[in-house]
Amino acid sequence: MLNRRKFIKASAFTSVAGLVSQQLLTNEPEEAVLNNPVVISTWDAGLEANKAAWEVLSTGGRALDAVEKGVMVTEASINCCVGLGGNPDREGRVTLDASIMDENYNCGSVAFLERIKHPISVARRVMEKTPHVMLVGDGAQQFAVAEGFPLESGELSPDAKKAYENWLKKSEYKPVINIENKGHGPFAPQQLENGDWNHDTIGMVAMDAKGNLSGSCTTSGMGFKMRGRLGDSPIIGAGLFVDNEVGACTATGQGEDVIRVAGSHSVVEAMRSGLSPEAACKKIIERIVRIKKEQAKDIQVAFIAINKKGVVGAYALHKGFSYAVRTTKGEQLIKPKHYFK
Ligand code: SD4
Repeated sequence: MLNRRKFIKASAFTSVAGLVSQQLLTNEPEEAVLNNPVVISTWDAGLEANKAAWEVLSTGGRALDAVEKGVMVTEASINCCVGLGGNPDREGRVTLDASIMDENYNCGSVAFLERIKHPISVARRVMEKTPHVMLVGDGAQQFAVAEGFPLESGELSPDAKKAYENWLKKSEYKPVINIENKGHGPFAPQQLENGDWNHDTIGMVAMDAKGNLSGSCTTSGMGFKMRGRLGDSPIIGAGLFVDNEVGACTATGQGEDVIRVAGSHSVVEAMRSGLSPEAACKKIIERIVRIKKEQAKDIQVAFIAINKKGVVGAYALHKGFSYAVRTTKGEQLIKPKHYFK
């Protein structure tokens, strides 16, 4: 019972687990109405994360469990900048932000959290076990430890250490467009040559077999940020928003510019007004362009979204962004449309 206006070509999908190749990288179909369940997530690493989410979704599990399990893969990956392997702040310490939201407007987040491997799971505990939505810093860490999360060493990963030492030479905060897909930044050229690309954020939204939506977002934030800086990822409505009546959205890129337009919430509201997920993402990207004017050329922001029919879509400011889709048809890495040509 396919319910779609425009088919995604079957050839664009693959069922070969673990295969990440150029063949998978396709342009976004204008509109893809997919059967549920479906999961989408940001950047190339989304393919691996989606596999774990799919294990939950394909066996009738809840979208909330899928989006937690999915991004945990990325948080745990040693080749990845999302969790404790990420770039530190300018004082040399890795501080993590994460948020999660279910189909009943329940949400939880942690921010400025240190030495905990799975901030997304702590965010879920905040949601499920406290009367609060958000815990930050020492309080978030205390809560995590009380909940049984091990306190990790706080050592930088070898790549992050190298990147930090290089950064210290100039001590200049200058985010690089699409750095999320390029490892520890311009500081790890050998990684780029090897194609061993990483990123510092993963956002994921999913619809389960019952048609319920949930989302998650987890990050080490912008590398070499000021100490105490939070991005959009832990802020409900900015880095993530889920409205089970309408759709769900998550963001990646320059968090400050996602926050100022309440990005993910704005995308969901645009879908509520009748726009497709792609058109809704585009509308809010264009709003950022209007606000930032010339400066929009120097930042990357991207949104991915899903609506209540299972239609997925995305839009980015600049090229270079990718997102991963997983459905009953297989997996796909998509390059969505972008504002600057
Ligand atoms: C932040 N939005 O901390 C995050 C960074 C990001 O891919 O998405 N990088 O601002």
